[in-house]
Amino acid sequence: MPSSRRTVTGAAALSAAAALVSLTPATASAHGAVFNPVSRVAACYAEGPETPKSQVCKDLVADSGTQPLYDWNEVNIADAAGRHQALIPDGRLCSANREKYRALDWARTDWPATAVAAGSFDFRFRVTAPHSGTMTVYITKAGFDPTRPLKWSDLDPTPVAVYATGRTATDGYYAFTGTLPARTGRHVVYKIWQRNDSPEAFYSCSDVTFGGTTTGAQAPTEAKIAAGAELSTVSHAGHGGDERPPALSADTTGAPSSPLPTALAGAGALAVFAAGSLLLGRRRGTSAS
Ligand SMILES: [Cu+2]
Repeated sequence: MPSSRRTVTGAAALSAAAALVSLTPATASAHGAVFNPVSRVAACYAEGPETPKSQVCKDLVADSGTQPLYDWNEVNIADAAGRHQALIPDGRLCSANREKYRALDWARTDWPATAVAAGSFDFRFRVTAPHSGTMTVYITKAGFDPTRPLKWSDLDPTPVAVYATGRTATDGYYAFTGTLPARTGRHVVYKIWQRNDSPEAFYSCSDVTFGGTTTGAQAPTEAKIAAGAELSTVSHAGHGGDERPPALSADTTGAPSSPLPTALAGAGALAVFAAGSLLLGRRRGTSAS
């Protein structure tokens, strides 16, 4: 009964994979993104990876495919350890020097932009995996030219917000207030989120316009986030992309460390094995028929 045996093996692998996937908590996806003012990658994801509406998001998908958008909550450097300027060259700030996200570096004036004004601003960061660390938000200096690639020296050294991130987040958001300086026209808000429980850091560019109107800039809805989660490569037990996962460092704050990382690493390996068995089963089935 070779064929029924194949079926049994396949079914066993499937259920094993399903069981392992269900071990992974829904919140084990990677990191998050700035939703107010909405970041470039989040704005294009909100338009829809398969049906981008703005020209710049259409061009992004044409250049880089849809995966960068499904992975809207990534844009990381696994071993940054605070060396942001050493690791990210001028002109690559928005992509964090990640080839996968290169389109985010385009110096264009048609990125969806959020209308802002000088003064108090309520930042919102949709966090899909809270991490202990510090979020530092910068804005470009007066006179910044948005048609030229963003350089480190374009950023005003005084942050517009600094926020200590916790290991939990209320309703999936970090919310904090900053102060925007007086500016005119288009500017870029640059966020660096450095974890302090691992060397990993996350980066983003959000386009804002002073004295303008919000142009097409919308954050993804929760329904949209849920709808695309399956196609994300950073959703489960890892940080995806072409970066190695961050070191799961020992907890230095004295709180009991979670056994979860080890369990997830094991589950990940087993899930890969199970998927491989499934594939093999399918191949055998195909060649036998
Ligand atoms: Cu993460």
